[in-house]
Amino acid sequence: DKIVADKRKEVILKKSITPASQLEKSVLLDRKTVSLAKALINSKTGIIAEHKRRSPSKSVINQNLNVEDVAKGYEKAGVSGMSVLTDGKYFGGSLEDLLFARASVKMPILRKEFIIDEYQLLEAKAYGADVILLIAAVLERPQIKQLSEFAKSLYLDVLLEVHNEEELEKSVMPSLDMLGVNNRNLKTFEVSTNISKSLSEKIPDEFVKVSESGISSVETIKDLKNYGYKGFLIGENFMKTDHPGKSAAEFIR
Ligand code: IGP
Repeated sequence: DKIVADKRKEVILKKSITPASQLEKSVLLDRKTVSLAKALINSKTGIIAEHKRRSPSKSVINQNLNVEDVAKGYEKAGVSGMSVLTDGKYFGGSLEDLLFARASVKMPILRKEFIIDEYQLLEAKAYGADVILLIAAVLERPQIKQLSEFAKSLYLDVLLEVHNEEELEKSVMPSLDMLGVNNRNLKTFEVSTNISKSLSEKIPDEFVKVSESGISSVETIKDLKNYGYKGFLIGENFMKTDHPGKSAAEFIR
């Protein structure tokens, strides 16, 4: 809740400095995006590898790496896509990270952010993202509809994240591409892939299923595949090593 309150302030300030009309001039706005949903459907491994310097639950994960090297390492490993945290205050990320990742790789890139305003979707596209995340825990259904439809108008894929049945039921709509189950409870920081397993049968078949957070073994991925999951979002397990790309490659071998 604190994060979202801070984010609202941030967006108001940013709009006053760089109006949406300015973002619309970005040369990256006309770009053809690449679909993560399609990449996951066609992939054997389905790994979405994240760039994450720190987090509220773990504080520092890795501050010594260069986002371009991380992005190239992940792509070389053969992951299906990459996620880039752009929140500065809590995760140590930035839109520059997104831009440098975009300049380094061709694979689909997710802007990992607390999205509450259409302005952030324009930013996502203007800085090179192909995919955006919407978090059901901080949005009402009408906002989810408005934001996801605006994202689709920009040819961005939409990943909607839930943590329980209630959030899932309020969120299902045709403007979403992927449904992500966050194994981490954002209030208690507790992690369990059981939540992915129990929610899997409630996710309608037309959505690509993604399991997020706390995944640290190939066995877990194999297990989750049996529940219909096609995407696996992994951050810390790769980022805590000196060579995230090499760690990802070991998962894919
Ligand atoms: C990655 P992990 O446990 O592998 O580092 O988790 C990703 O799922 C996590 O960073 C995440 C997240 C979020 C971060 C999932 N949903 C929402 C910020 C906001």
